Amino acid sequence: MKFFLLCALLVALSSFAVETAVHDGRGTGSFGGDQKVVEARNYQGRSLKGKKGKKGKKGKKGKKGKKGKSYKPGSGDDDYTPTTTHSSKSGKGKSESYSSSSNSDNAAHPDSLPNSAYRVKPDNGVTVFNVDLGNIILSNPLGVPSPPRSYEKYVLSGSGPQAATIDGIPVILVDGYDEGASQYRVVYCNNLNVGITMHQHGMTPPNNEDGVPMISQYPIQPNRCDRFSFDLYPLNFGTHFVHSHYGWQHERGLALPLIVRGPPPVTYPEPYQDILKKATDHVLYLEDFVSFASDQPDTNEDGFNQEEVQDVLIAGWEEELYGSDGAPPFNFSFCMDPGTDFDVGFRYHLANDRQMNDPHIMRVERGEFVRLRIINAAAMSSYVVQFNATEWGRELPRPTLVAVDGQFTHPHHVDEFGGFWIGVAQRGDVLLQAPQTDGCFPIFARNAMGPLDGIYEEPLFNVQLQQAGVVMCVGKNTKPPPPGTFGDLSEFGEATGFFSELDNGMGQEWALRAFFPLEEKPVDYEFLVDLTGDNGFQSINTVSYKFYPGSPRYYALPNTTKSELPVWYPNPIPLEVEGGKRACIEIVNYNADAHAMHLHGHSYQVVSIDGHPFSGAMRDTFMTQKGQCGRARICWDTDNAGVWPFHCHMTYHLMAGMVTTVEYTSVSEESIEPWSKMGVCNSV
Ligand SMILES: [Cu+2]
Repeated sequence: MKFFLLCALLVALSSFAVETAVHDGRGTGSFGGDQKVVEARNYQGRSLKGKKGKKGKKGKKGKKGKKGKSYKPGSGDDDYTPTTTHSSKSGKGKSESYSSSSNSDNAAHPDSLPNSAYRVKPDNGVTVFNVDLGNIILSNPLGVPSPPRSYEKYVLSGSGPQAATIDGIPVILVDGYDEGASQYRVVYCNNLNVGITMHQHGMTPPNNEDGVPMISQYPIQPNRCDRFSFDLYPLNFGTHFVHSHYGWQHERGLALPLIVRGPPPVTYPEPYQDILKKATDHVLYLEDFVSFASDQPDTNEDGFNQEEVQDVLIAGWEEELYGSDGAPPFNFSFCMDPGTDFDVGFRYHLANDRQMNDPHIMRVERGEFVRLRIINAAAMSSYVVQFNATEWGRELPRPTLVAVDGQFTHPHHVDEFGGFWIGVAQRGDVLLQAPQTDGCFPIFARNAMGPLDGIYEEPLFNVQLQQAGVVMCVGKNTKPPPPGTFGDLSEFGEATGFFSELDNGMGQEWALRAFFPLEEKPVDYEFLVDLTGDNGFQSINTVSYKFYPGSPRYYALPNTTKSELPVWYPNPIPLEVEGGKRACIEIVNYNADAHAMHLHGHSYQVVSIDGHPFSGAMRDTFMTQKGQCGRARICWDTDNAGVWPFHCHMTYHLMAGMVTTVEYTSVSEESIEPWSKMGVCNSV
């Protein structure tokens, strides 16, 4: 497979040549039906005022923020000129701070526009997203222990045919067509003072469009732009997201929804097929923000020191496993019991960039059908999304899940497990019909957490803080509730329980059935992937492999000491495959924690849990059970050549080295060696 040099394309952006040679026509099932061609509307991003970073409390790693700056084309490096300029000034000429307390009515947001206002024209236009450092003001809904404070958070603002605003947040919105005519075409411009990469999570692009630093590309350098373009197929229609795969940037907000619209499958059961055609798209976008080690809530109070949180976790893990006498390291053949907590907590949970005490107001008409596209962009948190309106519409009485991770499932009523459970990096599309009477109804996303004793009695784990959500207001003139109305969760005082329990997310996983399962086919590759804890903290098959710029940069084999290696080094234990085969992985979790196992560049099917086969959902991210060597088996077709990470998507586990790669043998060592790309970039 030919790897062309992404960086070299910087000088050829205007020609916008597209290489798609590695892609076969792919896709499952038959799609058809209404293909509304909607027209383009310019995205008006919320302008964020760039802010000078403040010093961290402990006086280190205080980062100098960049001014929210305009992208300046014509520096001689890039031929491409953005169609609009990202500015730190709002349309009213007044600098806006990223405050969640200033617009509870959302009057300033275009999110209450009807669906037809999102206009996408399938033309040759280019979409540009600028990446800047902004700030967000967050408050504690309980008023304790601190007043509202400002944090640095990355922000993306876009313009062009594939940029839109839905429910108050910027979104990449692409119209897909079953004839294969649609393309993803987005340029990212890096206005930060560090490199970035952008991974289109859930997509199946050629390998060199995958956005993983030093594996599929050299990072986009400061003041440089990079173009991503690839064909979209019916299996790409659905709800996805884009996020940085570089360092801790995703956790700091460098991510946004990616929606590929497409007609529902012609065989999808009624009334859902018909409802899918007429439903309005809405987005529930979940994030956790400002992490701390859960047994030491003081870590990272200022939100700047993810490395410090990581160090605390590693120290705790080593003490637990090595013992004070320096006993031998963790033996991965030991199956740990399920953990009773999670190792990283978060001060804030956000839905559509807002807190529950001042939520986004999602406006709908009486009886309107809504396709709620739920995206869990959190770093470490899983949620259960609860639909608490007592009176849903008459034609569709219960919120119904129709897709996970962008792939259709058979319809599933989400109240069966007390709501829709969504693990880290997963997505879900829920159909619902607004009530027939005016009123406002909260939709809560509650952090999946354990019993409210011990550590959960800490103020930071108060159940009211461990939630985010939106409020759906029915009727044009319905006055939204005042801020604070839904900060009180007293009627939901109980903890949800962990995702991986059988009554919760794991039960839901068992209940889901792929609408387009894998075809029956003999299995060519059987891999065993043990999720282990050697080498300090989190590994796969006892090896900790890290992405650039992970620090310290090393991989460690069993019985070796940690050693510094160059910034990029081949994975010592890749899962090697040839193209055109069926591959399966048996995942065995030795850890006390659950893990969100994500495969790049493919969708896989969950085909058994704990040895019990079933025709589970097609996914790209699966939440394992906690501990006790819980097993799950996933299978996929090797139809997209390249080097594709398979890793835990929980940021701290990923950064610790719970990563491996699926590598096609058709890809030579030399062609994946990224140093040559670096040379090209340095000369640009
Ligand atoms: Cu994990």
